[in-house]
Amino acid sequence: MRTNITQEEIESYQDNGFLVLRDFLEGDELEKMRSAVTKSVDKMGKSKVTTVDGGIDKDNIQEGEDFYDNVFLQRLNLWRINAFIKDFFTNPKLGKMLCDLAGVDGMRIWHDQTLQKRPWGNPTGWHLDNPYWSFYSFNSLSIWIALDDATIENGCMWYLPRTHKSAKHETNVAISQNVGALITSNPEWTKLEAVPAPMKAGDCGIHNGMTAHGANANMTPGWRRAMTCAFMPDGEVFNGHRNILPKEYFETLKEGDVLNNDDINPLVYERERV
Ligand SMILES: O=C(O)CCC(=O)C(=O)O
Ligand SMILES: [Fe+2]
Repeated sequence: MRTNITQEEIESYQDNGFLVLRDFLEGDELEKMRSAVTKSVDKMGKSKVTTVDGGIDKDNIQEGEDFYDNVFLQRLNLWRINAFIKDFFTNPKLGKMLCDLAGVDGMRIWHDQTLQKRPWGNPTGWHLDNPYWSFYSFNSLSIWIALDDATIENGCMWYLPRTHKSAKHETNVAISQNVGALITSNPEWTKLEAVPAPMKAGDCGIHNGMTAHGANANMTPGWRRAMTCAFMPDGEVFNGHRNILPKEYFETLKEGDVLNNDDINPLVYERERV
């Protein structure tokens, strides 16, 4: 993976709240990532998420029938059942790049997820990510790797530049049929111009967990597949929401506890303290 970024790219990420990196995957990484994702999705069947011990959560399934199911096929925490994906997202080179972008001293995996828009799949309504998670931060981020060319036609990502600077955790919305609900609840963003981010397979986008983003419907007969991973700065604290935390772990937590369990949220990179 190509993790050498320039000071200009760091500044652009911090100013806009997102950054696109061309040719992020190198050599045979695209083929390997596609194959790792396909194998993991096949293994999981209809189950949406893996368990801490590397099994499959049979109580959390996606049937593919309602509106949300047709926004994307969604499978989470593949790193627990696939060594290539685990090695990829826990690579310290990646961790360091993400720390440099976010301006923090350490990063942990929050969760990975493959998001695959089916042929003719529904749009992804505008939303923020971090308010869904079990910690509130202005420095979390996600990497979104295109496994197929992502185009205007098949539902590439769109970002609303600089919204991470004024976004509030309280005014987020669920991803629903109402594509613009986030803008209705943040009327100060009404006049902003969204930026589409078409990508070649192997390119990636990185966005702050407080940057507004969404995607159009897939108007093509082909799939638009992505592999993504969300990262939590080291030292963040529990906000009371379970989100994807395993039930047993969730029940041990109280608000304000540091989320530093290495089995659940592996530490990817930590700057040396001097
Ligand atoms: O793939 C999509 O359509 C949406 C992706 C997204 O919301 C994310 O990666 O946070
Ligand atoms: Fe998102």
